[in-house]
Amino acid sequence: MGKVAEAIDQALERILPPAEGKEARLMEAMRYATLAGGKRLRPFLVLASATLFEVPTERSTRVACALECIHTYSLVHDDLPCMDDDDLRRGMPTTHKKYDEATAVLAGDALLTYAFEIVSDPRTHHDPLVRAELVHAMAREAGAHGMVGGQMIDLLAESEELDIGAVTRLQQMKTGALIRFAVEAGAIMGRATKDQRQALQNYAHDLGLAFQIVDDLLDVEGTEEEVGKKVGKDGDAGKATFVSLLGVERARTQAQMLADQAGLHLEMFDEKAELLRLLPHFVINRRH
Ligand code: GRG
Repeated sequence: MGKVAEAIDQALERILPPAEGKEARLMEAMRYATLAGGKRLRPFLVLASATLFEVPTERSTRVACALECIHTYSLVHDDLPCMDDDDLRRGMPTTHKKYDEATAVLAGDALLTYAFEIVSDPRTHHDPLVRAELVHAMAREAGAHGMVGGQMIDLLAESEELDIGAVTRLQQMKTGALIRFAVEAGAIMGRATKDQRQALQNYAHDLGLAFQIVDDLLDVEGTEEEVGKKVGKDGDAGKATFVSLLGVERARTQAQMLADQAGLHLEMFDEKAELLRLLPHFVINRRH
């Protein structure tokens, strides 16, 4: 995982070069937010799913970078005073703290649109139909019925009581949607069969939930130093989470079960799926 993260860091550095001229500050803020570290989980998933279908790495790396741009935009906007109002992200001052609110809003906007510019570029795939399918899936998962919709429900959750079904749906949108796209991207580029796509969707479903349960556990059990952001926020806001609804022990057992189950969906793939099989265990044992 470390090697992939390094390769992605280098690719992001190339794809987001410093700019000159009046807009240089915007590019600087985009680079600050994106190059500040991060586990690069979603890019890893794009590369690992593309490997199943022997998609050339130059192509999958472009989609991986685009997706990391969208993920980074979501973090920049989520940290703004009008949302989570956070000062720390990935162990560093959040983008609006380092620059200012307007610059952070614009950097997020520009990262989101840049993702579509990257994916729709012929260097991502020679076939325009494949590029159109990638753009469509990315928009669907990032938008109102995916991540942004999940964020809306999450904001409303502070004043509503959600049960486990509602929390699961919310998290499948807010966090699960980009994870779903990451895994689907390889299948689209590799022109996977219907059965292969279904298997990968099932994998992404279980992995996404396991990831979110661990995120909730880290909010309760982790330290600010480990996690690189403020902890204990969900409890303070009185938000229903997997941990508040299930308790720490059941939440941990559930994450373990989902991680085991995620790997089982990949039976139809040979040893090329090894990275995907290993990932759920990395995800549930992470400390940040
Ligand atoms: C503001 C449009 C908009 C959406 C925000 C994803 C999201 C929706 C907000 C992020 C807040 C949050 C803590 C969500 C929980 C799970 C999550 C996405 C954590 C951050 O992802 P990691 O752990 O982060 O992969 P790194 O820093 O490693 O990239």
